[in-house]
Amino acid sequence: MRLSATILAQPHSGLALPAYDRSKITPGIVHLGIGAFHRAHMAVYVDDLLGEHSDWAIVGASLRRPDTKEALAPQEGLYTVAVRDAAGTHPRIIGSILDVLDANTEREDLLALLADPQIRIVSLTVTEKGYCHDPATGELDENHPDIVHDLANPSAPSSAPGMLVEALTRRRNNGIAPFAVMSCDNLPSNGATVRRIVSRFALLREEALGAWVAEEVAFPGTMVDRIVPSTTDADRAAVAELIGAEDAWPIMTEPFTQWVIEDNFPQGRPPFETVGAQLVNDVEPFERMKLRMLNGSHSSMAYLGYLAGYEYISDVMGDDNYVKLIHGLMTEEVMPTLHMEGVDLGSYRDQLLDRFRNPALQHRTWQIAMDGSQKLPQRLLGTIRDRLAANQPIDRLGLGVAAWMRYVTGVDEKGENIDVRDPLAMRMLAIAADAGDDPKALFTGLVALTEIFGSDLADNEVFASTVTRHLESLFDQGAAETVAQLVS
Ligand code: CS2
Repeated sequence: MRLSATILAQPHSGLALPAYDRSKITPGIVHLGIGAFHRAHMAVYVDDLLGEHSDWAIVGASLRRPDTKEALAPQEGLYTVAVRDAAGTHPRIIGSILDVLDANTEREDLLALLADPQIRIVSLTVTEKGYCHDPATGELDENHPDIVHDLANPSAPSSAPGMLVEALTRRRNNGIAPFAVMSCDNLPSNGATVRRIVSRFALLREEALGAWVAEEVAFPGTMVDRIVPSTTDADRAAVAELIGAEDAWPIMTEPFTQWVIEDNFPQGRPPFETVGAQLVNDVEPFERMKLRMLNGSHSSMAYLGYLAGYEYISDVMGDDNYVKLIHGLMTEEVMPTLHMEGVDLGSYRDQLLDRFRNPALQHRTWQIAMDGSQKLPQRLLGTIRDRLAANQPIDRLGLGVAAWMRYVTGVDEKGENIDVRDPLAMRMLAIAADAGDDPKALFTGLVALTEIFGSDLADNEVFASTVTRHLESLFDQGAAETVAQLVS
């Protein structure tokens, strides 16, 4: 039996329907990129709000694949969020997503909805690469194939910037106030970055449009945090058992959740603060803290852990040397670069280590290792730059970068292939093939990718010598031994 309102309404059902009347809520938010993260994060906050505090529901859209629509449509948009920790798995049914549109086959419906005055917020989780930007500078990549396509076909866009600008244009032409564009992706200064990318795209379409977007559209920044591993068939089976119905795509996550939002919504917003979100004037210190502490540790553990044969982050945390490395990375190298008022960074770090230890979460190192070219700048390289400028050592941060370089060669320590998923994978594999087994040549080849490293790091001697030294050790001794030596 498939998950549905009818199934949940039956007396034997162990689970409750959402506590509000779904027929009385209407969409106020369109979310682009309706993947697992959104369904574990913002959609849950909105679900908490519906009924008593707000009637703003969500219509989701997927820009790339129809799979979320295919999973949720037969379930009337209902799905399970299963919270996992050592104490067990706790399912809950979420009803805040009213519909899902597939941008490829329903583009006009999606554009019409985006242009509708009832939509006052458009939120996004399209992943780092979905912004079609240069990760090192945060500027629109004007040569990106999707951007080239969307500039040539502005009314049939396929990229997120193209979709937003076409919708905003239709609103402008019809005298409808713009929606607020809220990025919920792990980009540095995500509000300002998306403003830059979207206004540039608009300007390339038409100069006056670019100025209007830059002046009239609000781009509130956010810091989002919840760990969400990809769902497996075993998860589907476990959830079916718990809820007594088949859910084609339940979402597995941890108990922790955090959302910090810049309060900049000229057309209004639901009272997110009543359900635990923090509304602030300046979100950037929170974003920087989270990207450098959590995501910087995550990426370091992903590459070093994968190379040592650890499948899950909780396995990595079972190795005391790795725990010492990550503790040291945060305490010695990241925390001194952060300036947070009213946040105890030591407790934040300890809480992160506990979250990484969650034995029930099964978060794959391989999943986090994906798209490193888009992630490294904000997770490790910004911290490295700050430390180099202050003449401070970058031993542990440099090891994370070296492990990424070792990983993108596409061959593991046993000589087996690594499935490297990254928009730059082909170029990186070619660089690795040219470098052969020479770590210096590998460093020189990869550091020349300016969209990742900018143009300053290649010539920095401390950076070059630290990363190359670690890279030599990774090739000679392997990741586990390299980590053991660094922490001893
Ligand atoms: C992870 C993040 O996959 C990754 O790159 O580092 O998705 C991480 O789990 C989230 O940012 C946690 O909020």
